[in-house]
Amino acid sequence: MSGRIATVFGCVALACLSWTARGGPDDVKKGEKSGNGGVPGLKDVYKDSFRIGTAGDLPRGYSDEELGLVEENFNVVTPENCMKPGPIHPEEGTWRFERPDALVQWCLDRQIAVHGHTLVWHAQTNDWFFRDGDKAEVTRRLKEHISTLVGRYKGKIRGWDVVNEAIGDGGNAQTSETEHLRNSPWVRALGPEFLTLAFKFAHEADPDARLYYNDYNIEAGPKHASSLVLLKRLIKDGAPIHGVGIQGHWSTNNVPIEAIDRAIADYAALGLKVSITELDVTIRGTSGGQFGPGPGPGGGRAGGGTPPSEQDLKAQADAYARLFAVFNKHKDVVERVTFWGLSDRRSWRSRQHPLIFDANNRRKPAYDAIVEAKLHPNPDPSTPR
Ligand code: 9MR
Repeated sequence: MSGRIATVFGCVALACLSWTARGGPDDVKKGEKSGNGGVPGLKDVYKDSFRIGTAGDLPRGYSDEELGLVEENFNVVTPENCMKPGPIHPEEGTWRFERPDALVQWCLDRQIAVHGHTLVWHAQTNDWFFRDGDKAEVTRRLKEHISTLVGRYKGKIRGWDVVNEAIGDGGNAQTSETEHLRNSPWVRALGPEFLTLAFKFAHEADPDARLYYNDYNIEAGPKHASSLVLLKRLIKDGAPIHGVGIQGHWSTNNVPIEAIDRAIADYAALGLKVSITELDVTIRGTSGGQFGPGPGPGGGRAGGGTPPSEQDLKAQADAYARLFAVFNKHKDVVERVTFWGLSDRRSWRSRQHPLIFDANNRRKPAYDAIVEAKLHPNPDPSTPR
C-alpha cells in the first residue's frame, strides 16, 4: 500500500472511530447541534468511493457556520448560478467574473475542487448570442464564450457541464428512438451539431477538464432512451465527452432506484463516467428538474412550507440510504455525488425540505442514513432498512 493510500485509510478509520465512540449515528440527536460536531464529514466517509459535492455561489452571503459545513463535508463545489451564461456573460464583450473568481479562489485555498456549471443551456442565456447572427456568427459567439470561460479557469476547474438539458420533456415510445432534442435557440441556430461543437470548444480550451452532458429525468423512460441515442451520436462524431450528469431531483414519492441502477450501467457500457450532479429528495409533492415553483403540495421556493414530520424525515432518510447504496455499488463509474444546495434554507425547493442539513444547518436523519449506508451497507439496497 502506498504511503498516500495508507494515510487516506488512516484518516477514514480515525473518522469512523470518532463516530463509533459517540455510539454511532443513532446517538446523534436530530437538531442537537449545528455543524458536524465531531461526526465524520461525508467527504471522508466516502473518500474511497467518489467525491461529495454541494452547490452554491460561495462564499459571499454565506455565514461562517455554513462555510464550515462546506469545508467539513464536501470536496467539490458547483456554482449554483454565477457561471451560467446569463449572469456571467450578459452581453457580448461584458463579463461578470467577480463572483466566479471569488468562488474558485475560495475553493482553491481549501483544496476543494470546482465543477463548472454550465456552458451551454436553453435557459438563463441572453438573446445576444442569437441576435442577427447567421450560423457562422452564432458559432463564433459560442466558441468565444466557451474559450474565454474555460480558458480563464484552466487548471483550476476540474470539469464542466458543457451542455445542460438539451433533451425535451414529454417523450413517448416514438420519440424514445430519437434524440428528441428540446426546441431551443441553440438547435434553431445551429442544429443538433451545437452539442458536438460545444464539447470540442471546451476541450480545446482545457484538454484536462472532465466534460459532462447534464440533464434531469434521464435515468428512466423515453428520456433515458433518448439520452442513449444522443450520447452514442456524440461519441461517434468524436465529441470529447467524459461523462453524464444525472441531476437527481427526486422525491420521497419517487425514487427510481432500479432505473438509476440500470441507467448508470447503460452509460458505463458506452465508456462514460457518471456523476449525480444536483441531488435532492423532496418531502412529499413531486420533483423533477423543471423551472418554476415546485409542483404538488408544499411546492415552491420560498421558505416556510409545512414542517416535516418524523415519518417524513424517516422516509427521506431511507430514500437517501438506498440511493447512496446504489451509487456506491457503481463507485468505479460514479465520479461525484453533488447535493443541489447546502441546507433546506439554501435550496431551490426549500419548502419541500430536500437536503441533509435543515434550515438551521443541523444534520437531518438523512445525513446519518447516508453515513450508515457506507459504514454498514444494507445487503439488499432495493428495500428500506
Ligand atoms: O437552483 C437554481 C436556481 O437558484 C435558479 O433560479 C434556477 C434558474 O437558473 O436554476 C436552478 O438550478 C437549476 C440548474 O442550474 C439546472 N438544473 C435544474 C436546477 C433547478 O432548477
